[in-house]
Amino acid sequence: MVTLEDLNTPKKNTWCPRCGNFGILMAFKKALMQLNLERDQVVLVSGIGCHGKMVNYVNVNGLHGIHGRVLPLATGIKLVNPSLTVVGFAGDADCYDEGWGHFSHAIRRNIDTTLIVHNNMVLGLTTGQTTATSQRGFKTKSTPFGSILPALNPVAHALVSNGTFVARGYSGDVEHLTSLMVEAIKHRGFALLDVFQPCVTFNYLNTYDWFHQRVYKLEEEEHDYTDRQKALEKSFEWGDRIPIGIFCKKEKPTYRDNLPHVKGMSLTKVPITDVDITPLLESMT
Ligand SMILES: Cc1ncc(C[n+]2csc(CCOP(=O)(O)OP(=O)(O)O)c2C)c(N)n1
Ligand code: SF4
Ligand SMILES: [Mg+2]
Repeated sequence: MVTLEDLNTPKKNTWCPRCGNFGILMAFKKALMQLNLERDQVVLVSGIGCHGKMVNYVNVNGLHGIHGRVLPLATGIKLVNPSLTVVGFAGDADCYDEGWGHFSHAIRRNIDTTLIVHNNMVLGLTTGQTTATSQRGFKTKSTPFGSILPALNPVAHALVSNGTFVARGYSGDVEHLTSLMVEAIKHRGFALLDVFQPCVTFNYLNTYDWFHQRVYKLEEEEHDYTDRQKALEKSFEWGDRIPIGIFCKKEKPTYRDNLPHVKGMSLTKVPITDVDITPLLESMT
């Protein structure tokens, strides 16, 4: 069984002290231990940003991709290696700004992968600019007079895109976040886990105190996660009370289930050395 020591890496951690990313890192390692997954069964993909260093700090297979492209990379890896557990770590700018086009389609395809978004509502690595999830009025280097746009609601978008697992966590509650990660990874299909992650250096608004005063757990209010309509209603709750937990969970056929000729087959094991594509190319000329 994998231990915490097995999952540690010798890389020097360069996150700011108290960064919300530490909670996500710890929760993820605990989730891997609880799931009893072997290290070689797991592949992580990350984008560019402070969150992207996740692949450096967990001792499993990892691909540090490019900004905005976590989902295409995770999709490709899972399609050719269906036996692997594929987890993507994206930033809010990474996924909800530059990579936004991939988001709805990944949900629609229902490829059996997990996406964990470090939603700090700011561009961290580039030293503090407004993102799609920044609050209206948020003042940063890119919006010195305050953002004039309403914040995008990723949970609501995932729900209306027919997401089969839609959840939100908070990195200040590692135990709860661990349980959400376990459920997300176990889910057969695409799982979105949006995580409130305080950026203690550049987000002066959405701080640990701010979240502590507001977040509450859906399961404590007997939310029925099979009721998508109710989940959508809950996803718009924002203000004095903000819900975390599983909004919606439903089994549906995955992308591969719709491709019976490759179902269960690892495309990496299909011999291709004898394949002659000349006739195919000639048919196109
Ligand atoms: C294709 C591309 N576009 C833009 C950038 C510049 N860039 C680097 S990190 C970053 C955003 C980081 O913000 P976020 O995704 O929210 O991650 P965080 O640092 O907050 O974890 C950007 C725009 C880049 N490296 N590559
Ligand atoms: S800039 Fe923000 S997100 Fe990046 S490491 Fe520092 S606290 Fe964390
Ligand atoms: Mg960010």
